[in-house]
Formats: sequence, structure tokens, C-alpha cells
Amino acid sequence: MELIFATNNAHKLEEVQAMVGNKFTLKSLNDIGCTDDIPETGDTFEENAKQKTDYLIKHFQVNCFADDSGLEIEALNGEPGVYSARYSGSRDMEQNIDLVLEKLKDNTNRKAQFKTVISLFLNDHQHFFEGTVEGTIINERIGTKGFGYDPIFIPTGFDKTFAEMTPEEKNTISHRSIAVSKLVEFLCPEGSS
Ligand code: ITT
Repeated sequence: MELIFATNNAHKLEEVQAMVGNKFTLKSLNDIGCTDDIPETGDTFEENAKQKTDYLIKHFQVNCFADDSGLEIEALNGEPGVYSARYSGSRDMEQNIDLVLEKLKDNTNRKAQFKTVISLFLNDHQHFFEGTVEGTIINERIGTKGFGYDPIFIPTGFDKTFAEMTPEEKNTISHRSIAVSKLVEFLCPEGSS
């Protein structure tokens, strides 16, 4: 089955394609010729994910899904949250990570979670699927794999950052994999052919 994934983030696309395997062939915004910077102005991941699928319905009239995600840090009252991609005012992840580490300097509460909300628009119906993974923010970057805030996040129960994990390891436990599993189960329930 072919599915349109309303994203411009190549890392997300790669992760989700690996998770869905050969059940679905994913097409990104780029693949369908959409180069627009889709507005994300909501206060929640759910609103932003829906804005992305609403945009594609309005302009391309296609069934599609979108992922809005980010890092919520307890000591920062849930920031960067929906502002994860541009926390420092730019999309430069070096600057965004620097800002997080600076704000958490000398703070002993390092609790955080990654959250993903998927919006699926299918045959005139709206659906949402959510995934979270809890962990801690460390004091410096470790690891070079993954993307975004992966080098400063250690998921609970592990002793290494997401950026030290292979894609397979991260994809087994991540917020995104939890949300994507729910999406896949909805689209192809276990046992159905
Ligand atoms: P699209 O909207 O085109 O999908 P985006 O990068 O703008 O791509 P978001 O609006 O959902 O995506 O922003 C999420 C940001 O949160 C992303 O840019 C990363 O900085 C961070 N993020 C999301 N998932 C992550 C993950 O699995 N690991 C590390 N950082 C992540």
C-alpha cells in the first residue's frame, strides 16, 4: 500500500519507512512535489500534526498522515515541546541543544520525554496515534547517530543516548515507533491479510 507521509524531515521518513517495512511504501512531501513550508502554529503536537494533514487534504486531496513530535523537559515546564524544531529561533540543532543545556545548567531535575502524535486522514475520517518515551537529559552530547536531540537523551532503563543506538535499537523503543505501531495496527490489524 502507498501512503503519503506529510514530512520534509528525511530522518523521520527513514525511521518510519524502516518501522513499516514492506507493508507500506511511503511518499514524502518532496515525492509529491510539495515544497511548501506548511504552517505549524498549534499549541499541541496534536494540533500541529492535524494542521499538516489538513493542508494536504486542502491542497492535494489525498489520504495522508503526519507526525508532530518533540522533547518535553519537566524542569522547563514542558519546553521545548511544540517548539522543538526551532527552540533557539532557528532550525540549527547545535544551537537548539546548546540552549537546552544552558537552561538546564546546575538543575538536578533532568527528567524529560519525547512525544510523537500522528494524525491520519483516511477516507474523510480523522484519527490520532500517540507515543511517548521517558528518559533523562545529560550534560553534554554523546553519540553521532539519529537526529535532533538524540545526543542528549538517555531513555529510562538504558545507559546510552538515542544517538549511540543503532537505528534498529532506537526504532524498537522510541516514541515514534510506539505511535507508528498503533498506526500500522489500525491500517493492517494483526491477523488480517
Ligand atoms: P516535519 O514537520 O516536516 O515532519 P520537523 O523536523 O519540522 O519535520 P516537527 O515539527 O515534528 O518536525 O519537529 C520536531 C523536532 O523535534 C525535530 O526537528 C527534532 O529536533 C525533534 N525531534 C523529533 N523527534 C525526534 C527524535 O526521534 N529524536 C530527536 N529529536 C527529535
